[in-house]
Amino acid sequence: MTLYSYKDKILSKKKQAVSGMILRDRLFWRHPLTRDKICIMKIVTTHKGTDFDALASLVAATLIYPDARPVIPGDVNENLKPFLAIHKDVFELATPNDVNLDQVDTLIVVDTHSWGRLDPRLAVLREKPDLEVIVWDHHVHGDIQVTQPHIKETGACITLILDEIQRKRILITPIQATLFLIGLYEDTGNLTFPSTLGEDAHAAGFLLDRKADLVIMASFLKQAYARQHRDILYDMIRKSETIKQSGFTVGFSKLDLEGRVQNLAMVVQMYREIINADAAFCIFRDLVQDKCMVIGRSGVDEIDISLIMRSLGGGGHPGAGSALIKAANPEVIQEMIVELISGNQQTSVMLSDIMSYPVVKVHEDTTVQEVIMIIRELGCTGMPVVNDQDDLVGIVSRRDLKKVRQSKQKSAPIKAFMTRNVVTISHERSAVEVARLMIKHDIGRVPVVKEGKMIGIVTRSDVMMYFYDMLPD
Ligand SMILES: [Mn+2]
Repeated sequence: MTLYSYKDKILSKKKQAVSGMILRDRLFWRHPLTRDKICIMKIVTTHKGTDFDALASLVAATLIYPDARPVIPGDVNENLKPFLAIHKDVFELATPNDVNLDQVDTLIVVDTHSWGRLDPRLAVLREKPDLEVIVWDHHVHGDIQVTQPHIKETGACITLILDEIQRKRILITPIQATLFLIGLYEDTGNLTFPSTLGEDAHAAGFLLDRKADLVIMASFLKQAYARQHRDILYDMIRKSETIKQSGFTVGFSKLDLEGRVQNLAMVVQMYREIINADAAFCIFRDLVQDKCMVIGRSGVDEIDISLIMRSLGGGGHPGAGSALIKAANPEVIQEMIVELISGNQQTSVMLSDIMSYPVVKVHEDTTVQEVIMIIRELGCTGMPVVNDQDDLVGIVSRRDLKKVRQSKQKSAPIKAFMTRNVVTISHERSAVEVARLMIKHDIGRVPVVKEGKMIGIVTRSDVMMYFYDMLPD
């Protein structure tokens, strides 16, 4: 038995006496001499404004590098504070002041690899010529010179490290698993953000197997709303203006805001819900740094936030996004957004783009037998029925034809079996609206009408092709 592991055992025994629960959770292996500044050689750290993914990655990295000391930046995310208040001791986190940086020969950085995002007290390491730098990051860009990069664009950084932990068959405790899952869920929006990969979901499965506690997770993920957010939200609503643009209500709010505020996007989402607008944009101006942060949220697919934000130099998803604009006037930004929304209208997908035409239809006097044959031949699941004037009088589906039992019914006209109250949609409506109709009425095809005449038909598969972005060019 080496001296270290013996001391470690004594240490554990002491802890066991203090708290049986913590020991059952088997704390991190800890170098007994790391308390002494002189012996520290490896440190692991993460970005300022530390969020759950960053903390999870920091803690997880100490499992891969047991001799590295976790150093947490002085500035952590607001919603991490209640968690740290309870778990700080369990994770044995050090601050940059606890470490003699002259002694550090290996720097492990997780969830970032930019010097500007590290605690400024660690900047002295930048000058060390033979510093070994190991990086675990899911952001592609960074300016830290890396000797050992582990960089891949996963939904959360913790996913990358968990992959290594699983590969090395390192055991993790339920407390660790819970922290890792909070980080994973926060960075992937509960696995819903488009950046989420299969690997992220696999990692979530692994953590649940390792007894990650979902109740604890939910209680910490909810606490993002702080007093500061309430004040900003109040200000936003007070300064809100709503305009009508292309048939949609769009809310705008322009605020002066200095410094960085966490989770502003959440406040913008609440703002949109409260003012009950189809879309909402908040423009936060930082007068000191002369820049504007624009955050947008949309609840209608005609207003595509990612398109608008990309035009402003930012990015996002159809429902949510942001852009950072230097030296701009909020009034001008608002005008640009209004213009982009009216432009969006013309480029958004119309029903006529996704519908099928010409429409295969049958006359109301066609016999049931013939209709069955046509449907079988075309491999479709139903079709519209018209009269002599080519007016839509009904629709027939395989479901209707199942009602035909006796063979003599097969010579009857189809109008006896068709569904008469046909749900139709105007050609000016959107794909989302036709999808809503299909769900509401449980129907698989909706004729598209223009000036009373049927010009096409939209089927479930047309809608699916649209939503999965598989429309042919
Ligand atoms: Mn992250």
